[in-house]
Parts: sequence; structure tokens; C-alpha cells
Amino acid sequence: PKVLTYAERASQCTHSVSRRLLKIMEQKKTNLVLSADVTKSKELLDLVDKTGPHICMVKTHADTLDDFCDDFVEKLKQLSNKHNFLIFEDRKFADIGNTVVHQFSGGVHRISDWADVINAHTVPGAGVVQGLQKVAQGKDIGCLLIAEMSSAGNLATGDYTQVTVKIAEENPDFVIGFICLSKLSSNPALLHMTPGVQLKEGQDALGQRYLTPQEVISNRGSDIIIVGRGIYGASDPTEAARQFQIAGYDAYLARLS
Ligand code: UP6
Repeated sequence: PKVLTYAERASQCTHSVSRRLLKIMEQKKTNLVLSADVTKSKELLDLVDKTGPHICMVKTHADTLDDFCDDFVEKLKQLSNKHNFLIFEDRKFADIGNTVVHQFSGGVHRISDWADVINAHTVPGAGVVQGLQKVAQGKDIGCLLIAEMSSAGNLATGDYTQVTVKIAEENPDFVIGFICLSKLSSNPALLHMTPGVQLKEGQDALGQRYLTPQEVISNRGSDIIIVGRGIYGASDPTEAARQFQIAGYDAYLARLS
């Protein structure tokens, strides 16, 4: 089947967040998500301001920031308007529905006040999605399901992955796609986002495994690359972001043709 452009897919999405993201990807010519895994808010904001022109979304781990506060959230939102990107909090919710309601809306981070995109493990079953959706009601927030993982020896394989795809397909009003390592659904509205990406294949000392943008986008049919240390660990993060933007976008164009 013909591979659709981001613009064509945007027009087929019913969820406002996937539409917004695909439009940004088309306009800015980027399928790059920056995983901004630094532990000081100022450092994070500086990194995002520098790399903003090259990314469609920034991914945070709010609970790893030493100095998380409301002012940080305000500034991150300002940067998302300045550079036109979405904010994805990688909280990986994984509890029963009633508990994730509070984890998502409350605590120190009040994620539902500021995130455009969140994600969840499906190990608790569909209740985790229902709990999160209850909080997201009336807000512009999309959820990704973790269908596969990049780390060595992970258990998100086989039936687990297939049931996760089914839960996604059954909840189109809230679930906008997957964290995964390959294309899992032919539904054009579902976005596939892949972490564990560097310009060279390899691994780190704690089980992370890396594939290249070309392998992830062209060969495996994913839509979006998520890059952390490949960018913020580089001597020039702006230049690294530019390189990942080009590599990811070229791989997309190669898939189209
Ligand atoms: N992440 C993975 N693999 C997964 C799911 N999530 O690496 O299966 C997240 C990590 C980290 C980022 O929590 O924030 O993606 C990858 O960072 P890296 O590029 O520095 O390895």
C-alpha cells in the first residue's frame, strides 16, 4: 500500500493532538522528538531553546528534575509556542485506573495541566487507559501505549504487544499511537514513536540498545525517532539535533518514494 505523507495522515486523524503533531512534522520537516533527560530545569530549557527549530516534540521525565516547579512549566510552554512543538511527559503510567487518575492529575507534577502527550504501560490491562482518559476528558491530551521497548530482555513482545495494539485500536478518542520498535498498525491515525536511536547502532552499559534513524523509519516503518543522549550528550547539541532531523526526515522521504 502507498505510504501516506504526514499531511495526508493529519487529514485522517480524529484526535486533535495527532493532527497537531503531524502538521508540525510536515511544516518543520522533522520527525525528531528530543528526549531532554537533563536534571536541572535551566539546562533543560536552554537545551530546548537551542534545539527547538529541529524538533516536533520534546519529551520530559518531570520526576528526574531536581528543581521542578510551576515556573519551569510556564517557561517550557512558552518555548513550545515559540518553536512550535508539543510536550510529551514520559511518565509511563502503569497502575490500576484509580491510582493513575491521581498520578496524572495530582502530586507535585500535575502532569495533566501541561502535557500534550503522555504514555502508559498496558500491564494493568485496559483500566489504566480508562483512568487516564477520565482525567484527560475535555483536555487536548493524547496517550501513547508502550507496545515494545528498546531495552535488552524486555517483556513487551508477542501477545503482550498484540493486546496493546488492540487496546489502542479500541480507544481512538484517547490513544494516538505507540512507543514501539516497528510498525504495528496500518491505521493511519496511529503514530509509531521509537526510542533507542543514535546515528550508529550500539548499546549502553545498562541495557539500552540503539538503532539508526534509517533503520527505524525506512526499514521498520516507524514514524518518529526519539533521541536523548545522541543530542544532549553531543559536544554541539544544536548541530546534533540538526543531523538527526535530516537523517530522520530523509529516511521518511525514502519510505515515501
Ligand atoms: N525510553 C527508552 N526505551 C523505551 C522506552 N522509553 O529508551 O523502550 C526512553 C528513556 C529515555 C529515552 O526513558 O528517556 O527514551 C532514551 O534516551 P537515550 O536516547 O539517551 O538512550
